[in-house]
Amino acid sequence: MSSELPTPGPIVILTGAGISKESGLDTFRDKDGIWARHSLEEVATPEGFARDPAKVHAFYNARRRQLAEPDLAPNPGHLALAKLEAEWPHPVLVVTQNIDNLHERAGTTHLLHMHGELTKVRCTACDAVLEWPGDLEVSTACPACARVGTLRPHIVWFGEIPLHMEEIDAALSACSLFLSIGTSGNVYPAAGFVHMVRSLGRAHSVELNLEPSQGASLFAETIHGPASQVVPAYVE
Ligand code: BJW
Repeated sequence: MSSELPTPGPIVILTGAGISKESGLDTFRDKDGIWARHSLEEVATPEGFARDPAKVHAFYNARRRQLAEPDLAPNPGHLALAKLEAEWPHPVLVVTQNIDNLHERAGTTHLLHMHGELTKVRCTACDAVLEWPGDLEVSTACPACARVGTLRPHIVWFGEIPLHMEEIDAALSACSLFLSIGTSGNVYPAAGFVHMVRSLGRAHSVELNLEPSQGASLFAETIHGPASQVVPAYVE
């Protein structure tokens, strides 16, 4: 991206499932999406986990295995954001709703996973957050406190508070450019970031998405097309 932007300065980039679609990971709300095959209430709420932890573990184990498949890789959208961070003379923060690790594999370092990470688990007894590359079972003991049945995916489910909110709010308040990439704008608080940016009035806001999102009219500029094409074209 050139420095000819009207307001060169810090950039905050919100990403959603759409940026990883062309790497082979499904979105949630598209017609072939994850919520078309799985009940959100059963696999993505604390109540669902309490009712049937084995079902929830099986859902996330399958997605963890998919992430480890040898041909799964970042696409040009992820790579373009890493290049932007490396070259832009001001801070660039990627705030992702995605629990995959494709941004870090592309080289992004200034990254916050607001909905958690597929490759981590958390102990509900001792609060340890642990790297977890393989399957997780109800009977697995916590490596930190040795209790059994206390580990859960390190994922933010509906009704739970997203991670890093103070840092995200501070970055949104200070940015000159806000990009929203590959998200339907259905899930709060992420869907409200554009409201916050606009109410402060100091940042340009751009949506890059396959099609207009729920909140498309709130953005100052919208660019529609596949992330692997529109993201490199916009930032390079
Ligand atoms: C492409 C493309 C291509 C396709 N190129 N684009 C009423 C009742 C109950 C709760 C609420 C309520 N009203 C509000 C709430 C709160 C609730 C909420 O928002 N619910 C709504 C559904 C109404 N939110 C919460 O509960 C959150 N917590 C919360 O609010 O706490 C209160 C609090 C907040 C802040 C401070 C203090 C307190 C938690 C939300 C947790 C979301 N968790 C999930 C699942 C876990 C992760 C996982 O298993 O993977 O996170 S839900 C799911 O949706 C996932 C995603 O991160 C999230 C967003 O989805 P995303 O990324 O936008 O995907 P899609 O599929 O929706 O859209 C993809 C887009 O890409 C589409 O537009 C396509 O067109 C596009 N696309 N291909 C570019 N190639």
